[in-house]
Amino acid sequence: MSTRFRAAALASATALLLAGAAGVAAAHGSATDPPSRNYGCWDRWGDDFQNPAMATEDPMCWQAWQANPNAMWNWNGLYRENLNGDHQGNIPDGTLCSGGHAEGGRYDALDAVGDWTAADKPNDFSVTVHDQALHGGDYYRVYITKQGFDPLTEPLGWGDLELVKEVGKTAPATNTVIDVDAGSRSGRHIVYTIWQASHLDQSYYFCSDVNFTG
Ligand SMILES: [Cu+2]
Repeated sequence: MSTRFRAAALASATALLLAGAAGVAAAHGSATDPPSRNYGCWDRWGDDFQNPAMATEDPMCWQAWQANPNAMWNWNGLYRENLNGDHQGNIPDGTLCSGGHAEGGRYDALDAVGDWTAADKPNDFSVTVHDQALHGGDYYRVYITKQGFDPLTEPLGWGDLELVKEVGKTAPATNTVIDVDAGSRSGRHIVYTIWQASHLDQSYYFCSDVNFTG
């Protein structure tokens, strides 16, 4: 590799690192466990996102990185503002994982249907929301898909979800942990978490893929 090429490669790698750091510095948040789709893709591949092995090892992340890497660099920025609590009215079926095309469609690849990498979870589990900017919460709502819904082949709609937990006013904390009971569900599901932040009318939407183990 020529010195000039190496310098150019280093410069572009540095630019990417800075882009990633800028996203984190903007500081909002996401579900980190079970990880939201884009947080998981960033966490698993952020330092190796051009590795072609991803196409077979983690194909849904691969298509997301190909569609728009900014969905991963800005894993903490999937929110809408001023919806006045009308999540369903502003987020059409099939677009729940992108928050209804949030940020001009930056996150649209998260709506793609397929075999996203899923976290194994017992049916009594918790959702951890990382709140980098200490917004706090007016409420958190955790939904899980109904038993029988197949996340590998069906787009996610509101009618596929059951509200399993609501938590009210929550003081700012770097990590908010919400205990959830998934009932008698088994196998693959999507956990859908809405975080209504307290500092503004700012609403976050997280799709986390899970595999319930009982
Ligand atoms: Cu924020």
